[in-house]
Amino acid sequence: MKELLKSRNIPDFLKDVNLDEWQARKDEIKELFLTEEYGHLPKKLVPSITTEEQGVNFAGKGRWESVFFTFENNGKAHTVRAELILPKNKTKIPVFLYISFSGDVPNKYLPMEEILDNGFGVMMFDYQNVTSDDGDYSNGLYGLFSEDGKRCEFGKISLWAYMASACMDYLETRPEVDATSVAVVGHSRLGKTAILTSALDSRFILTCSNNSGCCGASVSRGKTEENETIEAITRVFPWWFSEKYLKYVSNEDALPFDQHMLLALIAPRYLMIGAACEDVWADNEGQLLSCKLASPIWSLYGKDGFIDTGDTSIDGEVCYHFREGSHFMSRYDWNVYMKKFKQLLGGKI
Ligand code: GTR
Repeated sequence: MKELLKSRNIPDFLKDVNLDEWQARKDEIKELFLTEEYGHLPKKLVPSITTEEQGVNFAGKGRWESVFFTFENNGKAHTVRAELILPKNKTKIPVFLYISFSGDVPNKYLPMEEILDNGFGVMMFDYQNVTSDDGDYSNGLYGLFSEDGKRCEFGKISLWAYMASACMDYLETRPEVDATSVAVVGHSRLGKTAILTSALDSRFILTCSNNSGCCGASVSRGKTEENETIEAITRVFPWWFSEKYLKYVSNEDALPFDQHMLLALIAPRYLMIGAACEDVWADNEGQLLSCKLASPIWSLYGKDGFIDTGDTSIDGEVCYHFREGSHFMSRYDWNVYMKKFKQLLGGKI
């Protein structure tokens, strides 16, 4: 472990921690990530919800409903639309909560028919329907919290995570869904969001973070010139983070944590990190290293954590798969996530 930490000059933040200490420190670590990197999620609003039946689709295998979440605050209202697609005539359905780049049904990143064939349902929402992916702080859900369109303390990743938790609240009300078997899934910036969601909300049994890279699964220290850094990400996407994060630009050594500790907050639940070999920008080595560095926290719970079995290591609770090709959420990725989800559900599907 020492050697692994040394390879990226990461301080041994979790040195000799035991389970009691870890449980006592978890909230402090969460707080550090929220204060220093992403910003605190805003106060919880209870949305009013309506649904609209969209009929039977996907070769007659799935029932599709749209779910409208209307949030109100400060005299303003905003409605986020989500889609719920469940295998027809089934009960106790395990669900992927998919934080999506678009609200399209069907969706190019989502092999819906295969997912239904495997017995899973999907709930998804278009992240930009929550708030736009830019420096406008006046629109959508963000606009309900901001004063005169001014930036709040939280970045937009936190707000996308907030919506994912609101969807989980809703899934808990659906009798045909097994709300103890819900996975949160996202790709890239939404892979970062999936990790944050699950680190803060322990109701997700499985977290699938695809090609999340910088400020997601990969460690922030020791990047090469080919990898995305805090400097690069905050220059192009400053609205994703709290403004406080800027103090770590070209100053990673000052971080009071590294990203593997965000992964560790998910323990002892299941975590899958997907990487693509051409996605050098995401720092694949740094993502794998995070899995290895976080794994001892799973051991504290008597779990295996990460079991290294080569490019695709999906035997433990911390899984890493390294596929061919570029930055994308592919069918291959979905199939790996479904395989693990089925495995962890045992005979329940
Ligand atoms: C890249 C960005 C990454 C990743 C990705 C995406 O350009 O630098 O951090 O989030 O975009 O979300 O597509």
